[in-house]
Amino acid sequence: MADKTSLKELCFKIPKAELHIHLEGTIEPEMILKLSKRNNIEIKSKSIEEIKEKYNFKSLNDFLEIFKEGTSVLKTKEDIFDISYSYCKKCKEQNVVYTEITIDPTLAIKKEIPLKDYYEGIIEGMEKGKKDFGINYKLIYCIIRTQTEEEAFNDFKLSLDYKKYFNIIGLASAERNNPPDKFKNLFEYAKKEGFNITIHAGEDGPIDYMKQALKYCNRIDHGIVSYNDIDFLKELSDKKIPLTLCPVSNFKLKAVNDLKNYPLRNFLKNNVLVCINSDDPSYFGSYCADNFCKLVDSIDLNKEEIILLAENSFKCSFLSDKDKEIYLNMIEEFK
Ligand code: ES4
Ligand code: ZN
Repeated sequence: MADKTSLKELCFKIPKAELHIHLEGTIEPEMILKLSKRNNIEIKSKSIEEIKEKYNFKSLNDFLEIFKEGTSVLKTKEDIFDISYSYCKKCKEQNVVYTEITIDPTLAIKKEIPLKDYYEGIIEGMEKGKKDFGINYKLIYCIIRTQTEEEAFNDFKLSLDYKKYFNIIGLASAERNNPPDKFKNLFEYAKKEGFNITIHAGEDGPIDYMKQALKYCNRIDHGIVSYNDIDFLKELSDKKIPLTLCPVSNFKLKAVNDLKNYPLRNFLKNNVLVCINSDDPSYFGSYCADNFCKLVDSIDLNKEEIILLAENSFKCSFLSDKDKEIYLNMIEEFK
């Protein structure tokens, strides 16, 4: 039997896709300080230690409040370039070879970062990441669910000038009391326009929000609350709806009480296509491979499961079948 050290090496070495990652959730404390100085934006925390002291979250909503200090220092195209390129460096370290990265143009609008700068900063950062580190990517335009549908629709329309940059729509932010149905018209429009749709549901909200999500989307982000609903898991499996799980995020935001109880195998046993992701890695202290490693420690994730989850990460993606095959072939040598 392989020991934990060699299993963790495999977690790092095996090529993976990361499909649930918020760009603004990758900004490291060092970068927050650097940009705060560069842009002359004062923040309450004066050191890396002070920033990190706040990273003790009570809930998703508590996290979203603290997250604001980090985003408050973003101002220019160069900032957006820097965080995008830095994330690519992390991908290289973690052997994430393909990523579907969730971006927040609503935040850019709110902060008066011109959308052109926001999109071009991301694209230039990711293209340099592709050139230097071989990281491929797609962007997910994120609808912010605390907005009204009308506000969200207006913001979305502004991004249609940049639609060549994204073909996936997401839904995130404070889940409770902001169910998917609130954005029915927007999702129906996006679907008609041919966008893929992925929805955060069942992280902090009830399983009913996942049921609503299924009316619109072809993937669900989180979905952790459904772990013991056998009938619903069968529906997810039959409809081939993937879940992008984020174990460390779920632990840090108290969606699960202990990683030792992480219900990964409930999903696997019921044939639900799941993959492992980091969500907001700089805030939760774990990038993609780190999440795999934490499962080795907590639930004794084994070699076969690591390989299966790496394969699933590509199967859960919005890549073409042909591209999925190319990545899946890269995993063969690890079997
Ligand atoms: C989120 Cl809008 C947003 N950004 C980062 N992390 C999140 N988790 C849920 N919504
Ligand atoms: Zn998320």
